[in-house]
Amino acid sequence: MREYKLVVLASGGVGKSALTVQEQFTAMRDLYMKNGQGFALVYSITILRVKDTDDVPMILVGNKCDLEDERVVGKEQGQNLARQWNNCAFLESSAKSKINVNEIFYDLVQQINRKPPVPGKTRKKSSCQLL
Ligand SMILES: Nc1nc2c(ncn2[C@@H]2O[C@H](COP(=O)(O)OP(=O)(O)O)[C@@H](O)[C@H]2O)c(=O)[nH]1
Ligand SMILES: [Mg+2]
Repeated sequence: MREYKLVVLASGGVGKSALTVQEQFTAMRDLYMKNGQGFALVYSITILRVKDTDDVPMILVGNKCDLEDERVVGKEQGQNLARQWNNCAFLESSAKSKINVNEIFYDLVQQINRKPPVPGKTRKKSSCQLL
């Protein structure tokens, strides 16, 4: 089975732990961001950063979508931002209500699979680094 290195980036309190510590992802929490192949950028109301290339598997995630009453960032704002980022994927999620949690990681894995393999690269353990 192919293994994937996924990185979840977000400010504290946005929901990195809640999104990733859902049984099947607990084993993915240990390695380094520099080894990441796919990046989930999760925001609540935060500033976002990208790598210095437009060819990185990436998904923009608006978490806590169960808190509709407390919404500050509109879904369209998230979609527009994703569009500006070279049309990167976008999802709103809720770790609490289990909405689109698996989909974040499935989408990233699909994006990685669509990329041609890099010659000479060996694959090691899968991982998910929380920053
Ligand atoms: N309502 C709601 N709360 C969430 C959600 N995701 C995380 N939280 C809560 O937000 C707080 C911070 O989550 P945590 O995963 O620790 O954030 P981290 O600092 O990014 O790892 C905790 O109290 C979580 O229970 C969500 O989707 N909906
Ligand atoms: Mg955490």
